[in-house]
Amino acid sequence: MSPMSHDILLCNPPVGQVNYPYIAIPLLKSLLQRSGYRVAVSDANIKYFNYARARGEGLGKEANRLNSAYLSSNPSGIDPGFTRDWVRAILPLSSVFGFSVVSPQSLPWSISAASEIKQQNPEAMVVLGGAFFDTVSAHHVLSKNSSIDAVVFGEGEATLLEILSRNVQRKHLARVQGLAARSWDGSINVNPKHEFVKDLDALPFADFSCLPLGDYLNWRTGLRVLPILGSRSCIGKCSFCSEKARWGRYRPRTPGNILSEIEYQVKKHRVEMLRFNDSLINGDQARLEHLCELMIEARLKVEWVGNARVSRRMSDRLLQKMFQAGCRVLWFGVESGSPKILENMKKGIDIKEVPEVFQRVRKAGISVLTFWITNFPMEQMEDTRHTLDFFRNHGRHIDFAHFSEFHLHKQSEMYNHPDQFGISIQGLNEIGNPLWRYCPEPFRNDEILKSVAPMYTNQPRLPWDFVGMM
Ligand code: B12
Ligand code: SF4
Repeated sequence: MSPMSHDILLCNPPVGQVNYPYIAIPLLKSLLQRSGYRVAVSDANIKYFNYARARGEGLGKEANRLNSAYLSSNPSGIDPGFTRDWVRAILPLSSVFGFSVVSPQSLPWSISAASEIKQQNPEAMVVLGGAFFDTVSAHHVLSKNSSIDAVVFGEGEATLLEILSRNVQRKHLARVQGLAARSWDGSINVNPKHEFVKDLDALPFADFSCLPLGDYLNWRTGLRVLPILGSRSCIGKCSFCSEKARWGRYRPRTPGNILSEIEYQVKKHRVEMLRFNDSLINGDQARLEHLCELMIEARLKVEWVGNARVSRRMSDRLLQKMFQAGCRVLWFGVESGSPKILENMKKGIDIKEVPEVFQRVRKAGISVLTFWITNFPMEQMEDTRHTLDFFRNHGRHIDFAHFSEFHLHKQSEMYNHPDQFGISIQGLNEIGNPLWRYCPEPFRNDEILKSVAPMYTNQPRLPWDFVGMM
């Protein structure tokens, strides 16, 4: 066991989102603590945001713009002085350091902080984990960075517990499932995935007390928001998405267990708004209805936002209960108005049914926010015309439309069978993400959709807080 004051220090790297906290570290921290480990946490994301803010920018009405600027800033441009000071401050706390890498933006800083840690304490152990990693990127990042000792891919709970229990003898790391690690001869072992947690109810509730909640933008501006996770994975099988590969089969928590966590977080942090980060909250509509009934009975004064799948099976009765239980916003991934593109995406929704569902959601008092994918492979002008027609005819049932350009995700069906989807893969970039190109070239609709489609929606009526809570 380490002579330091903590068995591990977990860190949220910059550049993440600063509207409200991310849930992974609070979840992992409470799990490790329940098993008797002493866990320190450092939110370098918020620390750097405060540091950058102190050097110039203001808050107030500018908050959302500021967050976007922060998100898109160049991560490798993070002041090395900040990193050095941060490492100096955390080094005395532990000899094991875990970074939660959500996306490519937060990887470069995590690597440079790891190398700073190793320079100051060559005996320290650095582990990366998080949504960004799969077996390929885990291997890639390890092989290119000697200051990283191990990379966890997939669900983190069981693997992290094993790492800590075996840390006394590092050579045993090579046998931990869900982990890529260097073995004694310097070669890299990528072990099989760890089994998924069977019963999510058995996990402890996320412990947010380790984060500086008051520093998050929504909290500063008066809205106490926390994320919650009621399920893992999805019932859909969209060809561009990696959720199933990451999380296995759809695993919901029981409504009673979710309610207990909501009551706990509301009491502990006086939370006013919850963001369900599930891939979808209506994967099991009977469970959702039961959860709403429990929330109504408990008379909780909390509102909530979630992602949902367009489904005609969401009855008016269910929607009314959701509103009564505090649901104010639903995000729907529609992605395209073209039946052909939706079929390529294997989205499993009939575009003709979408307006009726949206109308009923809004009638129940819930705002309809939508995700759309632009520049999708095989897109032709005619497909974009379908999407614009959809907005022209039905945009009044939409409160906000968010457009993001197509990205090829590893582990998705499109990555596994590129030739079937109009793309070809050239190799991997420096962080282990695919280098790919369109084949054939699609009709690029990013600009036209972004500039024209929102004109037909109710967008201006939406407060900016909701937009920030994607
Ligand atoms: C909510 C969400 C967001 C919110 C986050 C807001 C918030 N404060 O919570 C917002 C809108 C800001 C967001 C933004 C983005 N997101 Co997002 N997001 C999600 C979503 C839907 C849920 C995240 C979540 O709460 N997951 C639950 C936690 C518990 O899962 P987790 O982080 O993976 O943690 C587990 C393991 O990874 C591991 N683990 C995590 N940290 C660590 C650390 C250590 C040391 C160890 C050992 C293990 C470990 O253990 C955890 C428990 O099992 C996921 C999809 C999903 N279902 O996960 C996408 C997802 C994470 N996002 C994704 C992307 C691409 C993005 C963006 C880049 C989008 C964009 N183009 O701008 C940005 C990046 C933002 C940033 N730089 O941080 C991708 C990442 C894919 C990838 N391979 O990189 C995902 C997986 C969606 C997808 N399938 O495409 N996102
Ligand atoms: S895109 Fe959304 S609905 Fe489709 S599989 Fe992924 S999480 Fe599920």
